[in-house]
Amino acid sequence: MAFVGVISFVVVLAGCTSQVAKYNPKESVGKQVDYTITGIDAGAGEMATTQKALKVYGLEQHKWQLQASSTAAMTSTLDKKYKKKQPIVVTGWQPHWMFTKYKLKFLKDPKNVYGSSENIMTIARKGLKKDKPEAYQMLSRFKWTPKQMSSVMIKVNNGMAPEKAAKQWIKANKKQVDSWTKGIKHVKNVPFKMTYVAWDSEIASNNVVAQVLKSLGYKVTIQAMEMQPMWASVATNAADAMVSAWLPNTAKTYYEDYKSKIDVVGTNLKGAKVGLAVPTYMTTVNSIEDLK
Ligand code: PBE
Repeated sequence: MAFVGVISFVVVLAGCTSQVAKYNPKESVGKQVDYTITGIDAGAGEMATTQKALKVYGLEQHKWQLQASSTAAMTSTLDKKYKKKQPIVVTGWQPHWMFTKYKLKFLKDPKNVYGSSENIMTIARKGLKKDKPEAYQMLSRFKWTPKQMSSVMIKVNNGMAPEKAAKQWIKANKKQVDSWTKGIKHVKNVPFKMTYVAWDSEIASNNVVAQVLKSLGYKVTIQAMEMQPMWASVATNAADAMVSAWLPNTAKTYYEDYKSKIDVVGTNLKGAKVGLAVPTYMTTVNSIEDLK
């Protein structure tokens, strides 16, 4: 008897938590997700943009909040919810394997808080062009597509070491990679330091660029840190370059702060995107306005 009592108690508790229920198109989405957007590292540009979106769309007054964690924690929560068709709202971006592995949609952003499209820019420290012209030249030629970046990310997500995934991609895209290094003089063990944030997209790009610079004779280190120190490291000459500047919107505040102290080398990827995303089974949620 006592045993049965415990079981029914547990069942009643589970029934009280909206989190365990499948997405219900007839119930308010806010209620179903405890008015919480599942975010990533607090320093990410997208987190600041999302705070702004909560204000602009009047969601703050409606109890909505943004939960900071990490890319890994966000994608693991998304995975669990997705498998059970439960509701979730995440800070998404593309290129990212989450859009390959799951059926997700960006929420429409009629007030254009996230901007329509982003480019990823390569930024060097001032003086790099003069000090390490070979590396600078290669960096100025480094360009790839969202699809190519995704293909490296997917391998890493499937468990391959980032360095190995980068090497495989380089091998499979020899012609393109050759065009980045063609005619550039090789150096001998010249140190080269890049800084990045360990977002999945940037793990992919930094490992590819590191391998290519190594092939030119550089002794490359890639160091992961938060977003503010990444920008500061290049602005203060502590790092040589970074390939992780999402602009014009996501990294705008850092760009504005540091633009006089950095060298904008060029665009390495066009057509990236940032915004709130939900699984497509959340049929009644299509715009940020629908979260109210
Ligand atoms: N991201 C990925 C970054 C830029 C790259 C969208 C998570 C951000 O600053 O939000």
